[in-house]
Amino acid sequence: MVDPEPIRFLDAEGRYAPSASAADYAAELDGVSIEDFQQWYRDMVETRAFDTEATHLQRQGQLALWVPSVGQEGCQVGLARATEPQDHVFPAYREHTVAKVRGVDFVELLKLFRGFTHGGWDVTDPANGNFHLYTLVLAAQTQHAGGYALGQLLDAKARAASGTLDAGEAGIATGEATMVFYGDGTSSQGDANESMIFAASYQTPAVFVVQNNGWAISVPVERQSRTPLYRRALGFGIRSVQIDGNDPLAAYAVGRHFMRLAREGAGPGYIEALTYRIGAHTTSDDPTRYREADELAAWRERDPIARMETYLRERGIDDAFFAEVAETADRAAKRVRDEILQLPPPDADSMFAHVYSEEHPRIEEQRVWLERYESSFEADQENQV
Ligand SMILES: Cc1ncc(C[n+]2csc(CCOP(=O)(O)OP(=O)(O)O)c2C)c(N)n1
Ligand SMILES: [Mg+2]
Repeated sequence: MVDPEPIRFLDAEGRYAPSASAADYAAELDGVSIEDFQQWYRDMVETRAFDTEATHLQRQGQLALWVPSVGQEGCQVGLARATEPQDHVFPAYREHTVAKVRGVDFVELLKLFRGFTHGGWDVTDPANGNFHLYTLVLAAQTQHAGGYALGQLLDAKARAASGTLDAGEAGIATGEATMVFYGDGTSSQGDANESMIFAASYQTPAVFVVQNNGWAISVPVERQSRTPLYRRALGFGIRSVQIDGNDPLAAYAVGRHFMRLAREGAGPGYIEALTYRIGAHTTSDDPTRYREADELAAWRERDPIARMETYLRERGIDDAFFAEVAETADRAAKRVRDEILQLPPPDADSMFAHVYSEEHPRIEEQRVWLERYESSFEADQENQV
């Protein structure tokens, strides 16, 4: 089997030069205005400024951990912009641009990494754009998304009042779909593979997005799979393509096409976005221990933000716009920094709530231990007086 060229509209520098494989998707870009493209650029620059600020906050001891997404903003903005308000999105933990586009405030992301919340934002609040919680247990979100997409199908079926659902039944328009994000390493998890079987069998409106950034911490993708990842989905009977993941136009066009097919009842899809994590896996990682400098340099040349800038300049956008976006992004990042540092910490007791639905002796033991530990400081102070 010969793999088609990854779908792209922009060349490595950002000039409009679609690959032959992009032909079927070009029409999806017809409705995108120059103002829309400018907004996508703004989304990426604001996310990167925030992301950089969050890394600094972690280094200053203000966050327990941070997960940088630098380099992956291109596929994220295109795919997020391809969703409709009624769609649901299930992220892993590096989808900061997607969070922004769906409406989640960056302060909400930081609360999680500052240890101020067990989970995060209120998913039932429409302002958060049906963007579900970050999931650090690899591939768990593929099961959550798989179940959600089945629910979307069952609801549509119930609305059509046509009885129970049979495996393999296709053609039920749901009007809404589910997009789930995960990584190349996560694609090896049993959960991710079981989710594909389920989606294919029931023809659910699920679109799987694999951001192949080349690495699962220190394990290269070549060790995870003997074939390109997109081909695995074909084996499950799911339509699947590989895109240039640093080209926002390709991500949007293919994402929009696949999501529309899913909403119309034509079943699931799979998109492998070829991208690169420019920074560390997390702030606990040192990628210079396992990656070559040449590889990093080559990917820096294909930075999605730089490519989008070239594209916009070719369309006549000038310096004033780029300067204004940079300034706005810096201001926005500072606002997020100020807000998170001003938030009062939650009551320590709250960490024991909601661990189990009912009282639990182990949790109670730990709660009492913490109470005694905290009060030991008061006793110390009294002894010193
Ligand atoms: C079930 C499970 N196993 C192992 C881990 C530890 N772990 C965290 S991230 C990671 C690598 C994931 O790589 P990939 O799916 O490529 O995503 P990326 O971090 O590159 O975006 C591993 C092994 C985990 N969080 N959950
Ligand atoms: Mg990876």
